Amino acid sequence: MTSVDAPRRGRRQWRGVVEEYREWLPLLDGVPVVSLGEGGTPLVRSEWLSRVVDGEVWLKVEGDNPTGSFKDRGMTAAISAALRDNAEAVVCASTGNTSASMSAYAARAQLTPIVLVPHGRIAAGKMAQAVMHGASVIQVRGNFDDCLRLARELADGYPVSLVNSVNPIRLQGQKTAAFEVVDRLGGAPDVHVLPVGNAGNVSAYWLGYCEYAAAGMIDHRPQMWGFQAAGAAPLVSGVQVSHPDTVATAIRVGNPASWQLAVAAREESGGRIDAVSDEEIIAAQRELASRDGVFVEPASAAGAAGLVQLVARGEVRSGQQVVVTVTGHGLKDTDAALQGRQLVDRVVEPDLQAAAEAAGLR
Ligand code: AN7
Repeated sequence: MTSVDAPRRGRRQWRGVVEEYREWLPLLDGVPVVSLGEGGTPLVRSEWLSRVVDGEVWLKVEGDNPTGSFKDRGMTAAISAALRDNAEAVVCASTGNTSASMSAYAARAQLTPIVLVPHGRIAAGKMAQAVMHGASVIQVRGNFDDCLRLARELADGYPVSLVNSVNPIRLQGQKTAAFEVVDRLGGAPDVHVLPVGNAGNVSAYWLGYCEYAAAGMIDHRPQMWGFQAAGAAPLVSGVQVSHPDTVATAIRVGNPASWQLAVAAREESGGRIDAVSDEEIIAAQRELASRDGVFVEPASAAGAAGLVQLVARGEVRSGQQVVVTVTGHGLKDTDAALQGRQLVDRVVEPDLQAAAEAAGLR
């Protein structure tokens, strides 16, 4: 027995989402798990948003996952299944986080990772992850939607398994985030807010809440409120966007893979899918970091930005319990964080007086 297995003072290590929620994952019955200890992420109360909303707002901080985004929940499931099915290589199209996650789990399982990403359009941190985990990184002169089409075609014509969220096992893993919210809060929130790109995550949360409701674990299901970037908002307009554009590269998607599921989640929950501008996204990203101490990547701030927008329009009832999923870590994309900021705008001699003056201390 290793020391990790030995419980100390009655506490055990979190075992990852598949082991923690095995009875809810029949598709993985008896399958050995490839895990990095994903899930079990904190719910952090946002004092900022609680004041804005005049209610109780919690952040589900998914940047705390092993590769820094919520994608790890689905990837432990997908890579475990791929290994069971004797795959040798796995492929995904990605705006960055899926490729980082898949590469890490594939490395652990000794499967060959192949990733297709839009040329020059993914954040450097995510690219570094894929490279370090040994992926074949193929940059495609096109957008995410082109990458996904190619990934599907590769999986059809060659011996590689597709692990994008069109693979239903991914959503099975991701639905565990809804379970965790309920298990921590002791019930379902009134509203669940999150960013939407390919729309897998909003669909997975809804699946999780529905399963808990069907089993009598919760007495109501939350409204699902999704937010897309204004330049990439096909679910808001109802039509595909051929040239999606936004600073939030992670959700730069014109034809979401889980379109129908997301629409169903919106309709069945009595929720909404709206758009937020890049300016609103960047402002929310800064507020989350400077007021709540939670540094997220731009796409991850879309939910918070949407909540602020709806409050400003008088469309949020006070006194509600709201959970906002912040999907990925800010360190993924430091270029975006530093854009337009003078990083070192005060350079001084190594002198106490000068340092104090520059710091505005008197
Ligand atoms: C930080 O990595 O699609 O609506 O290829 O990285 O489930 O797509 C990433 C999506 C939100 C949107 N926040 O989630 C990919 C990819 C972050 C993300 C989304 C993504 P979905």
